Amino acid sequence: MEEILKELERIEREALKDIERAGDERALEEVKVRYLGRKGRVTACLRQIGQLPKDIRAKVGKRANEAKERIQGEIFKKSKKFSERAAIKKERIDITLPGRRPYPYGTLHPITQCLKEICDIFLRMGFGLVEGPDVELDYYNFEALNIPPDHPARDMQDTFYVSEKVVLRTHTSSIQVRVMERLRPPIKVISAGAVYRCDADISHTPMFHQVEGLLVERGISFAHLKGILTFFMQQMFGSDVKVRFRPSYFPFTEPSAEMDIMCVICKGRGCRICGHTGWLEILGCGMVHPEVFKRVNYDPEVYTGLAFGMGVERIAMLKYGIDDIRLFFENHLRFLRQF
Ligand code: 2NL
Repeated sequence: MEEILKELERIEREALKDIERAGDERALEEVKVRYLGRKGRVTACLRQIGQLPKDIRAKVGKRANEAKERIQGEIFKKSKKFSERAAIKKERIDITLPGRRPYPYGTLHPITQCLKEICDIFLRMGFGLVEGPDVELDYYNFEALNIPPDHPARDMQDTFYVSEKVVLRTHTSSIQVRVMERLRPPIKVISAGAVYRCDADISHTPMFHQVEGLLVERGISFAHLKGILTFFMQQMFGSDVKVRFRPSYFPFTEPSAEMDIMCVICKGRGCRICGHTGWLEILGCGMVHPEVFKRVNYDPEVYTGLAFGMGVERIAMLKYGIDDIRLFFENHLRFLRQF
């Protein structure tokens, strides 16, 4: 009995030393086979136990199993160490690399830049800038602008209603009505801000921006309107820009017109952006309708006025050659940083 216990002792000691020495997963596997395999040294000992005298069988058996478990445990620990080391090696990071710096510059949103640029041109021409409430009375948004109750613009599908008599303004004209209600002519203002329409696709977002102009005084004519807007387009798109006016219709102006500029992308030759016409629709305008003057107690026999309105996003898209309005509101920094 002494003999076999000593042998087990020796096997265990040598096995632990071999495990210690194993340099990789393969060497460790060899150690496992040598001790615990079918022809391994521990297995051989376990096989002998059956032939031992009954009185020592239990004690030797217990010792042999202890040795087996100890060796198995050490092999398992070492194997885990190898796989952990392999994993670490695979995803090694260079801790000496400098960190990524946050982008250090804040800039104005391209729409804000464009809106300011538009306003600045009119401010230089002597217009005053006015603002007003985004949540507006139906009266200022529609009624006072000669838009009748059954007009399609009043449809729930186009207008966000807050209540029966309150809407989110669908244009900034409502601001100008408030100005006329408060002040007597001469009036020379632009209104700028966000407007809201229930619409969303490649060229419409539920919120967008407008700049509108209003000039009221004795003797204001359509010639003044054409002169002011032509000068504006030359400032905005370059002095070589060509413009044209086409008849149009708005309930709040008479006569009304649509202004086009020569396509800034193809210089009038025809391209995808201008639908191969060489021209781009850029704004709507006209002479203030007498009905609108009556609502604010201006005498249409004494005063005439010119008015116009433009979408800031549309101007920005044409100026920068952007074909999807939604890019302005997705807030991807890689897009916004280009302006
Ligand atoms: C467009 C057309 C327009 C006006 C806006 C206006 C304001 C008052 C009285 C009369 Cl208070 N007119 N504004 C006039 C004509 C056109 O906008 O297409 N805007 C994006």
